[in-house]
Amino acid sequence: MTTKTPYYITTAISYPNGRPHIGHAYELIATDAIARFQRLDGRDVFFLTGTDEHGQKMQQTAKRENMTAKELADRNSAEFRQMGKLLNASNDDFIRTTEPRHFEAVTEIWKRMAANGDIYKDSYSGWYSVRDEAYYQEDETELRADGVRYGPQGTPVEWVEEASYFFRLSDYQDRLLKLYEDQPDFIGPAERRNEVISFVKSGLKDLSVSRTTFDWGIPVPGDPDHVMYVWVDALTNYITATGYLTDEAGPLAKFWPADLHMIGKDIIRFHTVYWPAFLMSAGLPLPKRVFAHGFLLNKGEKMSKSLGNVVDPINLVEHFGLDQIRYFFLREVSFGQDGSYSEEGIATRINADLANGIGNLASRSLSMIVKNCDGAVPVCGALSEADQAILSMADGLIETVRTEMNALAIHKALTAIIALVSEGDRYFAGQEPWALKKTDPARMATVLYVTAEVVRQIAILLQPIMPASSAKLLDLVAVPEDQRSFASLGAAGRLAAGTPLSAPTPVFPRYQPPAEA
Ligand code: ME8
Repeated sequence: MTTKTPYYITTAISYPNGRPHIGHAYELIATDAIARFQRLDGRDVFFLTGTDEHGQKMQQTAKRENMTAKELADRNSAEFRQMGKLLNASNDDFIRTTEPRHFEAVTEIWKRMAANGDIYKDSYSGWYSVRDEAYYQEDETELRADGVRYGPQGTPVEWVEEASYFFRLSDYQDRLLKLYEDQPDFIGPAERRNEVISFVKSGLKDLSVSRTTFDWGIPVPGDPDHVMYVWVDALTNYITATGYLTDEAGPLAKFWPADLHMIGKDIIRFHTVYWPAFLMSAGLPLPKRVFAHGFLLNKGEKMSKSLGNVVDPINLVEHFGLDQIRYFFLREVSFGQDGSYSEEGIATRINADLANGIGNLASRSLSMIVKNCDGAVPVCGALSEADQAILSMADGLIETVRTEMNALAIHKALTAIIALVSEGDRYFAGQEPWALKKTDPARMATVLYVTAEVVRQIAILLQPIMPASSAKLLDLVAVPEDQRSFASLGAAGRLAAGTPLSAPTPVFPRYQPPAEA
């Protein structure tokens, strides 16, 4: 039995109606960085991702492609799983909403909401966006000059009239507002929280939670002419994977409620209005936090298939390298805001922060050690003020990084780590160990020891962001596998003099644009 505190983190589950794009990759990378951070910080982490396979959008796309919805889901879900491997995502499970375990959980949550008196049968007429799988009020839509009516996210809406079950969302308005008040962290960032509060204050209508005009979904218990609204089905994935609904004493049940649902800003309403209301109705504990990251824009433009700028994450990774891409997105974009990217921007970051920054500091200091200190970690002599200053900056950095990561300011955590790289560079240049080689070899050894120790700590802290490259850096300073968690930061894990080191190989090569053909 572990005594570690559980930490449950999820991404949104993606629609496998197409192949994964860079927005999906971004969400997975960011969530993976948080999951890895919490593991290294001593939490018992369960990290979930997956695919959202039912609904009208899937059925329509499959029809266009002359296949069944299940075939489409099978084909593309495999692509999402593959993308996770390519991105080195450390998810503990990958859920598909077409799995039997999920049918069971969704049926159970529906029954609990019904038993609580929150579900009634009526008929729905109103606007529906298949692309968003969302119902909109008339005043949220606009009829544009092209004769098409659009919803608030800019997707076309169509008029729907059908028999439907409803969820008494209107009864939850006050309880939801109280939730946002009592748990100020429930929704982040602040702009999104304000947006949701004003939406809920403006009045909630009951929500149509079943469809009868197509059949690709989970049947309503006792009324199989109806399939559940895809969002009732999809949101429940988070609890399905823990087994909590069907076996509260099961091995993963301790992970519910989730600590963090990471999502994009377009689906905040589903996660912070509908989801907590469903859970309250079913008598289930609520997630602690929902955080909406921004959208990625290609050179400032919204990605769209028609603009032809839907960047394939696989190409990007093949071109620049995985950890380089992970680093770029997490450092460049203020987490929670939209972010723009371009190939030039990626190249600049790689060269400035990785090749010239951390890569250079490691290779200069370690190759000097290998050449001048008998190929082993040197002995550290008495510490000067400068040595103490840089070591104490390194030893204390986890405090800042932890604060920023817990606040989901991932970019600020990285800025703080890179500041240590720059300070390490200044220290190394200022101490001139190459000049000490002749005049004071013991002092040279101390400077090299201190620099290697700074490299060790930078590498430990960078693991959540660049797992493979950080592991290479830690191999270069010969840190054993079991001394790479945050518990080994600071004085607790100092490099041991005499540990053999091999000549450093470059971890972050400079990016050279391919020559024009
Ligand atoms: O919304 N930049 O699935 P999805 C950043 N199945 N993030 C983006 C993005 C972009 N350009 N485009 C999409 C769904 N995303 C539902 C979720 S959860 C119970 C069900 C994000 O495939 C988007 O915000 O459309 C969402 O968080 C995730 O990718 C999956 O989007």
